[in-house]
Amino acid sequence: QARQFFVGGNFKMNGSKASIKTIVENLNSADLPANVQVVIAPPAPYLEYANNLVAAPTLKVAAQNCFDKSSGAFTGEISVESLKDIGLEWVITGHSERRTIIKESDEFIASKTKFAIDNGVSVILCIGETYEEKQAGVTLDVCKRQLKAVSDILPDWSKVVIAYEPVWAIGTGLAATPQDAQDIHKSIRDYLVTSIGKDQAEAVRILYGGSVNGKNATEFKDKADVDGFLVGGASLKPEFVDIIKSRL
Ligand code: G2H
Repeated sequence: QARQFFVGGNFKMNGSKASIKTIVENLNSADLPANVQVVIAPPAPYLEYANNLVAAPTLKVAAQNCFDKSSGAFTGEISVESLKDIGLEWVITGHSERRTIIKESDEFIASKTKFAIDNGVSVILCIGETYEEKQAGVTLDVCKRQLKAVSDILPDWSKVVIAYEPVWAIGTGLAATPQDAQDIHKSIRDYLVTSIGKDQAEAVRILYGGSVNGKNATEFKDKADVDGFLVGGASLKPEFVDIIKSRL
């Protein structure tokens, strides 16, 4: 069956009210294709501001992180309830920067993924191997381990979008080749058949992330298991629109 093309924009810890206003207004006026789902993730302090600026019908706003409990003494954490309260429907979990820099474990990421889904917020779940893991030939093992932590506790993946982001390709300008992305995405989907079943595995979107830009995005066009992109640096620039339109 056809999986809807999905493009996420992860602003990471970048931007200001002024720059976010420019980006959202650019997207609002860009005549975005009706059949592409677009989700942008500004930093937490700007989430409501960005969401209030959104006018394009296919454009939604995501948080870059959340916690696995709804409220309480958890200083600095982001509540899924608060995200819903300001009108958000999406959150990113497991970004490699949170896995490697903030040292979030597979289990914690799985727990917050489940918590968001159970509370009605859709998740962009990021997975992917480091350069050392790639060199050691354990790419698929790492992806399976990160996915298994989630599938062990989450049976329903209908509100999950997976983003495969090899850490060596993130922000380096060195994107995976379209064929390499296709091969690993296919392997990930084959693995998911065994863990969440054939129907869910075929329905789940698997995005590629890591140095996607306005130029290389079109090269992934004919890759059957690349269902979209999670874009960092280029999502802050006008070329983000070219990525959104790369399947036209
Ligand atoms: C990967 C990606 C967005 P960039 O982290 O999540 O960032 O496109 O800058 O490599």
